[in-house]
Amino acid sequence: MSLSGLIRALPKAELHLHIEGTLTPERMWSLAQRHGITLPYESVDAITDAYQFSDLQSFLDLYYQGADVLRDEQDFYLLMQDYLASCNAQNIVHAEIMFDPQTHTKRGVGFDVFMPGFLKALEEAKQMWGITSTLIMCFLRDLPESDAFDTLAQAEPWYEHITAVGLDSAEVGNPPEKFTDVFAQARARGFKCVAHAGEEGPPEYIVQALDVLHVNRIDHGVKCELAPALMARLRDKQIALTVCPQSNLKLCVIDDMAQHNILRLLDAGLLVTVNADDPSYFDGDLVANFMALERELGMTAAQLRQLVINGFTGSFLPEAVKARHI
Ligand code: ES4
Ligand code: ZN
Repeated sequence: MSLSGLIRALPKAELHLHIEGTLTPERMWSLAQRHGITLPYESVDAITDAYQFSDLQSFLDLYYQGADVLRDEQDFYLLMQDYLASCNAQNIVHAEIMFDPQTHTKRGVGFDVFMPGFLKALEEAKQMWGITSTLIMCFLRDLPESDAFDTLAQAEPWYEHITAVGLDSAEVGNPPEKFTDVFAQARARGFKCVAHAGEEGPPEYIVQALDVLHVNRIDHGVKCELAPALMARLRDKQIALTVCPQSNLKLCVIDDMAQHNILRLLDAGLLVTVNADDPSYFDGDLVANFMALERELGMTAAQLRQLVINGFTGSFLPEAVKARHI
């Protein structure tokens, strides 16, 4: 089988995926019409054309604006359903899906609106396609820690449906240590922890995420290559990095995919995984990310297989279930 055939055929896990980042221009358009919202775009194509970013912040501005069309339970149901249908098409059999409550609660849209919509679509995908999933509730790091505490409290009726807490949004200037206390409380309540670190920010933020937030894995983490001692630690402890190549390219973390360090990190023995991040904004789902590694970096079949295995190893699935996938 060709490598691209193998990329499609292998059952895969996705560990770094923002559900709000799966909102397609078509769905944004239809939801805007449904709610009588006037978008600052003339057409679906104009939405896609606007997705040119110079850094993380320039993306976040459009991403938060786009999420404004998500108003009622049905919107969140359709959003999740679209993503899970794409999982089925890509042979993604397990997804650990991030959501940003504060993006919605600050607009007056509460947990009782988005959670039922998400859970209905997740349950249907489990029944129809056997897709398993976990939810990761992310705190917006550009907001104060007190807002994250409020969010953790508001989520209480839904704890049984949430596996982990995470940290996302504008990284530089908002170091992990800003969220020390809320992560401690989340851990005490039984949540696993993840954090975006070393996407645009320095390797020290990755060290803080490990030492201060006690995260189980690092989202992105590509800047670890600047700190050899940290790289050795990530390798020795087999801490998963959820790397998003196409995201790094679109947000100018790298100038050219040929420069991406993902295969160097993999060959150095780190537990690297491949993920889409925000597929609708970054012009690429999980399969497209793997295809880019084949096309631009000459990924081999052995490297592909290792990356796919790492997706399950780095997941929050129970060990016995992981073993069935590996
Ligand atoms: C994000 Cl790529 C990225 N980085 C940080 N926060 C985010 N939220 C959604 N996508
Ligand atoms: Zn992300």
